Amino acid sequence: MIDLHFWPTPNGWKVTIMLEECDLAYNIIPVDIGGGDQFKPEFLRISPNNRMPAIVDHEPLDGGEPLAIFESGAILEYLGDKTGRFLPQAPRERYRTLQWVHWQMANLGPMMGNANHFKNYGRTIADDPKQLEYGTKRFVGEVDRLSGVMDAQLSVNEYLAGPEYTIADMISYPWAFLIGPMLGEGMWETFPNLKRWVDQVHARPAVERGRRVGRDLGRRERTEAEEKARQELLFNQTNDKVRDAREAAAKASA
Ligand SMILES: N[C@@H](CCC(=O)N[C@@H](CS)C(=O)NCC(=O)O)C(=O)O
Repeated sequence: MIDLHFWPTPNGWKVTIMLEECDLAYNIIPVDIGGGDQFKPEFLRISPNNRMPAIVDHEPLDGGEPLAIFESGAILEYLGDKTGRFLPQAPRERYRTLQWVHWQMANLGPMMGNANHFKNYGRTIADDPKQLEYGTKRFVGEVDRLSGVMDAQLSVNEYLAGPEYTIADMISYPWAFLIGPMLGEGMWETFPNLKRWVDQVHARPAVERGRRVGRDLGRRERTEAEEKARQELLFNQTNDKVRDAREAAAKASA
């Protein structure tokens, strides 16, 4: 059995989609990132960067002790190796896939996260809306550029890494389908190959199931005070928070 430490966000859905595609048994352990679960000592032992998703595989690939993994790219690569599915083993095809996995982790995910922050959340935090202008321009511009990169790749390949559906598609899709709301739905005309691929991945039953996991977890209405506390927790993280968490963990294990 695999424990999945999860909250319903694009990074979380990458893993539920892969688990559903591979028909693996898993157990959801909610990590309420707005309520601070990511700083709990027991979670930090699994995921020291205080981010979900993370997994603990109780029947790991090497047959040894339970294995904990954080970072969605590493988790999908591990599950690909464990099942022999969606990550080719032949070196040429494997690296053709992994380069797009790393591309997503270093580009599409962080740029979309920052674009969303400046465009949507920043407004409620910044004292002066002018503070948001440069960040919005920079990150929304990057999302536009990255959409073009995907569109070009998908104009000559059915899927991101070539002719086959792989973990590169599963890791990119949960962010890519949000490009419409971010850049404006009209932009699909500029990126028709990207739109064709988004629709194709979207139509897979396992993708639909993966996106439904934990849907109710994030749906609870928050009071104004709860929303303020959530933003303070998520958008104001410095080493102070990491140090506090480390001290709490040391106390808990003393
Ligand atoms: N590169 C990481 C990113 C994970 C990530 O940013 N997770 C967010 C939710 S989408 C999180 O756990 N945030 C908690 C926090 O900011 O404290 C991955 O792909 O696993």
